[in-house]
Amino acid sequence: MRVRNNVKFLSTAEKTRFANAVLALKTQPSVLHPGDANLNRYDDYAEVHMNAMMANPGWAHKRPAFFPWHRVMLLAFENDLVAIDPSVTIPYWDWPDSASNPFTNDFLGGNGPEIQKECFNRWDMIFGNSGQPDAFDVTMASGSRSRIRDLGLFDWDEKYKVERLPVYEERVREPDMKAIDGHIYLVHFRDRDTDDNFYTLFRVEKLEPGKSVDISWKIIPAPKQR
Ligand SMILES: [Cu+2]
Repeated sequence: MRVRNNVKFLSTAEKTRFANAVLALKTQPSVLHPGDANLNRYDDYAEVHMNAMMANPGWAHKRPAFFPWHRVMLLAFENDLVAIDPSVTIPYWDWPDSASNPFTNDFLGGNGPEIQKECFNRWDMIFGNSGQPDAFDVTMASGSRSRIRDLGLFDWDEKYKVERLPVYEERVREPDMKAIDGHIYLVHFRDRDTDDNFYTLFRVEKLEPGKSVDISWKIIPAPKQR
């Protein structure tokens, strides 16, 4: 029988075994994207979770499916860890108890400013993860209210019009945007959780369809109301 322990009662050896099993999962090939060397089995879980969360409506969160859906998700994840190390289970985090904290330096890592810098770049964008090939997505997490617009085919030194692009008030998944060589795009980045709110411009410098995209980009002042 598997026992899931409170994270505050894990021994150093148990923490190490859990971390090693997760790291081992990150070396296993992706099942969702067989043959893709850039993705691993751990990424599969991140992708499944993100898709469930970002679906419109996001039925896996704030809805009746929340508990059963996450139980199944965690069991599948745990089964993969157990296959690597049968002594490992997913510990639980007794959230109201400050002594029960998985985000410590001797376990999953702290949450200080240095870590936040590494995990969140203030501006993120996904490429190649949507229904249509070679598309950008600017909706990242539940706090995202970002918008994106294709301004057309321009060089940086040409004249193009940058107008205001109001962000969403509510949680809406911004439709994906096709990447086209030489086009300049306007992004109004807004994250309600971090309170970031700014405009960026980026240009598709080189698109290799189905493979990769090179962009150049800059943060710009918010366009004036006209
Ligand atoms: Cu979730």
